[in-house]
Amino acid sequence: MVGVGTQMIDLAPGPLKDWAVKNLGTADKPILVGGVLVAVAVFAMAAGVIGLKRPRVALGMTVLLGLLAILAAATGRSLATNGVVRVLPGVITLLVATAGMYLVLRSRGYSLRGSRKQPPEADATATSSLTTTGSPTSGASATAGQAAGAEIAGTEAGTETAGAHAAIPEAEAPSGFDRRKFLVTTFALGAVGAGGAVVSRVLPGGVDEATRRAIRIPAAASRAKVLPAGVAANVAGVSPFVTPNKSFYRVDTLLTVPKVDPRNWELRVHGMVDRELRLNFADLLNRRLVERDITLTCVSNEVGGPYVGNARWIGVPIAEILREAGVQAGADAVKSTSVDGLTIGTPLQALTDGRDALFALGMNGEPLPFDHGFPVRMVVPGLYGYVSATKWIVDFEVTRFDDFSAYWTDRGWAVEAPIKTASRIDVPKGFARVKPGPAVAAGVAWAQHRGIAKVEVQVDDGPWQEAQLADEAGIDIWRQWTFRWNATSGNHTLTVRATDKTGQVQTADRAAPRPNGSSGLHNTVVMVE
Ligand SMILES: Nc1nc2c(c(=O)[nH]1)N[C@H]1C(S)=C(S)[C@@H](COP(=O)(O)O)O[C@H]1N2
Ligand SMILES: [Mo]
Repeated sequence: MVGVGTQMIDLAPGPLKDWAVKNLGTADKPILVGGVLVAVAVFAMAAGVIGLKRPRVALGMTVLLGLLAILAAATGRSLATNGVVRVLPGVITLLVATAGMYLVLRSRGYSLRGSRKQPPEADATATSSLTTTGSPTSGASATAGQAAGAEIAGTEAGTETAGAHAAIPEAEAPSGFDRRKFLVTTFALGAVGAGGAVVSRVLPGGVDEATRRAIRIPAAASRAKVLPAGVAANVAGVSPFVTPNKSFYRVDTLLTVPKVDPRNWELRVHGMVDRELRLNFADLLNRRLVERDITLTCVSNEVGGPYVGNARWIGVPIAEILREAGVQAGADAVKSTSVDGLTIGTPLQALTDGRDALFALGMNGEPLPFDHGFPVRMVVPGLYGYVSATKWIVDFEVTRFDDFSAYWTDRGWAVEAPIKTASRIDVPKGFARVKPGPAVAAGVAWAQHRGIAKVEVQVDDGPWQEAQLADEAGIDIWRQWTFRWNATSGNHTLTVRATDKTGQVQTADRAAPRPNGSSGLHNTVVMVE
């Protein structure tokens, strides 16, 4: 089922996917999973109903569904496990479910060779059992539950119909319908489905949370700069300066997060290099580690949106690895690939020009969370995540932009995408009620690797007024701001804009996130009364 879902993500038209990211946010995946579950359940029930009259058609639909699921698992982009291992749970579940169905039928006195006179219940059972076949992963317990529901519904319908078709010849009629036995079998099949799911989770050699937590990352040889005392605006409601891992935004294409075993992990550095390197997790832990605060931003972030976060990363400088490998003349890009096969293209220059581009191993004092790329991901200051921040990275190929295209650029996003200068009002929230008199607004601004020089706020159509900037922690890090104003009765619109340290003023021209990031000014309406 997750295989089907992932394929849907890859095949989904760009606009639909953008819509999902924008409107469903991190909930887009549960909704997709739910959608696939419902579709499968409806399909199963349809097969069950058809099966009342035409068992073979229902059986055909069932097998088709099972094969579709296996196909999805087989063709899905995954380097985590080879094809055979990936489809194994699906195949096993399909076989067991079919055998189970056969047993159910036999226990009820039917021969599978019997044609249209089979009892309709048989087909409901078959269909629903196979429903679990298509769900060899996390959603499967839910699938199993739904399938069981569908089976029970099918049984009821079937029982009625069996009564209505009393004309079935004695010899071929059910030898008595044992409801209890049927339910037990049904739930046993559900359990098999769930078992298949568990097997599929365990097979790729994934690790658990305890193993992740047990990893000790040595202290960095180069620590993060000590934060100035005043990096926070200290206004209730402003985003915390360091975004906790739990609330850090997450954007990727996956329904199930890879749980790569660091003991088996390896990064291959190759392509236009003098020496190919193969680095394992221990190799990276033993290298010179660097700790940096870096603010990440997603290109899909709308003006005023939530897809930006700041964390303290620890890892190995990518430039040092590249120096060791020896970059050859003519190369201008790196194509990195994650364990699930997703590709990202990054300008070589951003990895070698002295900025803190890292193979990150840790985030905010712990090993990378699974959601954020465990065991190793890229972090490159100044570039949107889709061109720089490869999570679960396994392959790093020095190459030329002319020689490849990456996952998102194949879907209409720009090849090069530096983060645009941006600012956001965190407080007051839109349509907040504010008391007349002295009031405060506050928020964050970012222009990674250029730095924020100024933030201004405009009340209605008034003049731009300078906000007070919190201390700067570094040019790769967002900066908080506070604006004090005198609120008068009525509705007012506050608009914010930032100026980066190159002197560029944030543009008021509105642009959608695609192809290279949104632009425009964030504003918020407050009601003063
Ligand atoms: N393997 C992989 N890495 C990925 C992505 C992805 O879909 N798959 N998404 C990228 C995008 S679009 C962004 S904005 C960042 C988000 O990182 P986060 O989820 O840790 O916040 O990861 C990047 N790295
Ligand atoms: Mo992104």
